[in-house]
Amino acid sequence: MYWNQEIETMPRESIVNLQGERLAACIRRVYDNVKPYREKMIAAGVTPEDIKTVEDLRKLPFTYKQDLRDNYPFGLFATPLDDVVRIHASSGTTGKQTVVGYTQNDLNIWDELMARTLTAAGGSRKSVIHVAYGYGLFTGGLGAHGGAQRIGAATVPVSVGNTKRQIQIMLDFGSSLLCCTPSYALHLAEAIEEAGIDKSALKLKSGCFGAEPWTGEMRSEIEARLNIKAFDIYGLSEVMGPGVSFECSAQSGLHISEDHFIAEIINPDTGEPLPYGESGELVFTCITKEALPLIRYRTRDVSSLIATPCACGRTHVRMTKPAGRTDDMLIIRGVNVFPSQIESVLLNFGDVAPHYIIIVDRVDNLDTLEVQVEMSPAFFSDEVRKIEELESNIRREIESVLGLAARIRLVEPKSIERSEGKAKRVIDKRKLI
Ligand code: DLL
Repeated sequence: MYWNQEIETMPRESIVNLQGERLAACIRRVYDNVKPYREKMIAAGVTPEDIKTVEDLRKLPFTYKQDLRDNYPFGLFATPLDDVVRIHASSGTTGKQTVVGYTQNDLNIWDELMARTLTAAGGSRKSVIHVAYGYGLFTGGLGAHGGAQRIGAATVPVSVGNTKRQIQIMLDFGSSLLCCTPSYALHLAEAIEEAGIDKSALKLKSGCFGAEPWTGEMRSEIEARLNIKAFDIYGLSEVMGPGVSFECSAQSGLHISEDHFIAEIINPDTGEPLPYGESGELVFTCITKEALPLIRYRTRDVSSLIATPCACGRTHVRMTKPAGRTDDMLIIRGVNVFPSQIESVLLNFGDVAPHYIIIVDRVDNLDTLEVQVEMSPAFFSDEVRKIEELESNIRREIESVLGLAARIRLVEPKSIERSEGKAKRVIDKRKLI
């Protein structure tokens, strides 16, 4: 099912032409209205007249999170504040928060893109959409909310927390489509099982899960335990919020709404654009945003682009599930590791639960890796021998997949803290040294 068939299945040539036109107009606007951009373009020796097609994009300088910080709070806005009707912000772990703004037209487009996302995940005016992303400065809650209302679904703005009440609402209101982080979806599944609720009493059919990396193994776990189809949804506040890209029924990559964004993959070290299929850093250019049109924004997310036709009939390019952020990539004894690779290994062992933390430290100048993972309640045992055997099997598998020795500690069910929003899975003690 499409929300906007004409646009979502547009021939590629028409998409590229439309992108070129919109890009040229956007660069003109940015040049005229945003001083820091004008200065950057002048320094790079580019004028708005040089930008006519998508190919010209690479002449333009990149924008970094630091640019938003340097121009805090509204210095990169391309419209006066009078035209801004909504402001969001992302806290970030370090430094100043990143502030983003929307005009009414920006919000209309955001709703449209979230409407595409939710429709692709089976949502319609018949759905009861349970929005358990946080409402507030975080874009998750209000972003999903706008799209849910746009498609005419009964929208339930539950926000995060109070898991018992969430489950009661699901049962009483007949929630059919769940929006939350994948880690919270699992937490909900666990709480439903613990409360002994008969799952056939739930009307849930699908979910749109994102805001943090999650693996295919995690998807299978969520699908089995909630008896739903789980769709990936990606986005970032700087570019818009949730709905920059979304999965369709084919579930093989996330379609990027290319009528509003141009995506590139670059080599993060050299800045060189990479061809379709190669993995690198995702870079987005917003071509229709009025309040905050970021140009060649370095997301730090690692992915690749797929341009081959999709079974669902959509023509917009797909990105592969983001493996993580370049700044989340751990370098342990010289080996590059994404937490998601560890998650994949763990979840292939039936006897552990999908709750884990990764602890990296440095002892006597040597990096150490410890993975703590919960035993599944069924496996949970006092038999030391059984536990040691499973620990060494996991250790062997991590070593063969990642080429890294790790200490594995099986911990009791429910001993690792559950998350309601973005899960924190890595403790890197080396950063404190
Ligand atoms: O997380 C927007 C969002 C809300 C997306 C709800 C999806 C659902 P930020 O807080 O600005 O915005 O964080 C953006 O989260 O650069 C990625 O690193 C990560 N991220 C978001 N979606 C995914 C995903 C929202 N599906 C940052 N898979 C991004 C992996 C994701 N990482």
